Amino acid sequence: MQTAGHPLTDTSATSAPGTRIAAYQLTDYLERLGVEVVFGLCGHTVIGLLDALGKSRIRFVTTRHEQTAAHAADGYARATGKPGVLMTHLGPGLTNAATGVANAALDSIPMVVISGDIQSYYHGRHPHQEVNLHQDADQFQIYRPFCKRVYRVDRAADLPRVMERAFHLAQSGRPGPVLVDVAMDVFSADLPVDSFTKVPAPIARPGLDRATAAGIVDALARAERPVLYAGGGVLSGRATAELAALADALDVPVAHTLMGKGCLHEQHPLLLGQTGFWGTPISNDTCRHADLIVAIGTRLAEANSSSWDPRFTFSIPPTRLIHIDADAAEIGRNYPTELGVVADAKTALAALVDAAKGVKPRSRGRLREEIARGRRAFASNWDHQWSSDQFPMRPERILSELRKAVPEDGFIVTDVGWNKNGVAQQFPITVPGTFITPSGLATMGFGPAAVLGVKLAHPDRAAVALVGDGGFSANPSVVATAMEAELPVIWLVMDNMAFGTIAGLESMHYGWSFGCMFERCGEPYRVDYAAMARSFGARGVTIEAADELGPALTEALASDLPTVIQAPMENAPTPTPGHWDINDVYRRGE
Ligand SMILES: Cc1ncc(C[n+]2csc(CCOP(=O)(O)OP(=O)(O)O)c2C)c(N)n1
Repeated sequence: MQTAGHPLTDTSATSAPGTRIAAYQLTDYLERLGVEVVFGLCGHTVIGLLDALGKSRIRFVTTRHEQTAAHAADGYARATGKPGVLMTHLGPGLTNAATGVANAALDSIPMVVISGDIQSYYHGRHPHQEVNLHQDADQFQIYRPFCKRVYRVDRAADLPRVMERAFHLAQSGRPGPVLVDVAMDVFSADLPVDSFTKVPAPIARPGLDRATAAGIVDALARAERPVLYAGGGVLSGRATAELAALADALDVPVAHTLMGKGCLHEQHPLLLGQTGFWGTPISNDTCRHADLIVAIGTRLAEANSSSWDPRFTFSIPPTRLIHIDADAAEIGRNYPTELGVVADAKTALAALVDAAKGVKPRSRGRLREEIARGRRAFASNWDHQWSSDQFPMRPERILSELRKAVPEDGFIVTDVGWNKNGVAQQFPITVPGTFITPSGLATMGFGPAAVLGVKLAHPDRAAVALVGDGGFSANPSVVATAMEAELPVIWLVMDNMAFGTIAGLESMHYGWSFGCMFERCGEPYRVDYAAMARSFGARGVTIEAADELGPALTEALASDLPTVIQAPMENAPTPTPGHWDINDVYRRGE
């Protein structure tokens, strides 16, 4: 039987003189780029790459579902600032990972996805597991709407160039995922030794020229009611110190988006809080009455802008808007903009701080007292719940126990639901970057998986996924991955036996929560997630009284095993001081 000699590769063990198998050169290259870990799941198209990974210094974290791997790579990227690297099989592997990659894309997270594809020489013959119903060899296009670029590599000689482009593009400008889809025989092909010579160029981030910086500072200093509005770009650009320095220098209050949470220390007297539907009244009101807003690293998204309705968060005009963002396409999208600046948040803010030296701002009157009063007034609606003994627990009590137990530099990774909205609105964050959340795509299932990548990036710091029972049970195989990868993370499951946020919305508009509750034979259906965790060999703790949660968290943080803590919780809605247009859409008939 003939076993060797198909068109691209010679399957004999030895490479021709002066050549080396592409997959080995690829993993050497990834090492050179500083890649420490690849997340992924195997398939027949990628075992050539797996063999090389296994012989490299790079860690491979195998998951039980590609979406988990994608979210874990995303979490790793958020916690390090480096690109996450994901490996998937073709067909179902690629499609399973799509949600996770799209989630990273919508939050501007750098990621390189390497997928195996069919043998290059079977192009057009529709081999096993290829998606090809409308065009031959087309499956990499599935990623096109959310990747910065999708590459298909059919010739081994192209692989070095494409890999360099992928890492360059993923990290430059507005970061995001890039797909490199590799015909499986390319991994096995011989390439001349040292084929991977070129590394991505260091990029000087675009900044502000002096005259523009001076103009913006002058406008801020003269404005009567200015606001600095910080988005995720301030956090990902590691620009929080510059933001605080600018706010202090010109005495300007700071509001932020969901992904901007943590941009200023919780106790900072100029911190207003989050804007929008789940924002705070003082933040929404101050923004709405501002005469000038300087927005940095944000796309002024719908949820944070109360569906752009001028009655709730931003009223632009008459408010004047200066918008600084890495992506020109975001400027002027939803609001008339007096000045758009395409720049990196850190360089831009540093230039503004420089320009503000010696500038005396207009007096802001009793601004700091008003902020303190506004924050206190809103908190008084719910802060008594922080000590509530009620059981099933109040969500606020869960937050208070979490804040007390987790060190300030510990990571809180949320999913979607009360966990995300409540933490963004009410939970104090003091160390920038410790709040990690899915914003743009808001994918249920993100938190339980992303925490794995976060913990891997910072093994010495606490990492807790605060998740709903819906989000946790979307893919509980994360517990197996945490066990295998020895990642002692905590999943604190806020268990209300429902897709609670949507159940609440439906109930408010339609008087019932059809299709949103967890039920069996008409009765509430509670899964024993703690027992499930124990069946994986992990720790599982069921909370039976509110005062058990604090000690359970402390024990879990001290343990070297992953822990699921299941906290039965009342399905109480998160307060919504802002507006969401969907509430005007629903119609109830007979
Ligand atoms: C993949 C995905 N499907 C559906 C949704 C819509 N969605 C938003 S919140 C939510 C409920 C989440 O339930 P749970 O995790 O139990 O948290 P809770 O709302 O109860 O706090 C759903 C289904 C989503 N965001 N992502």
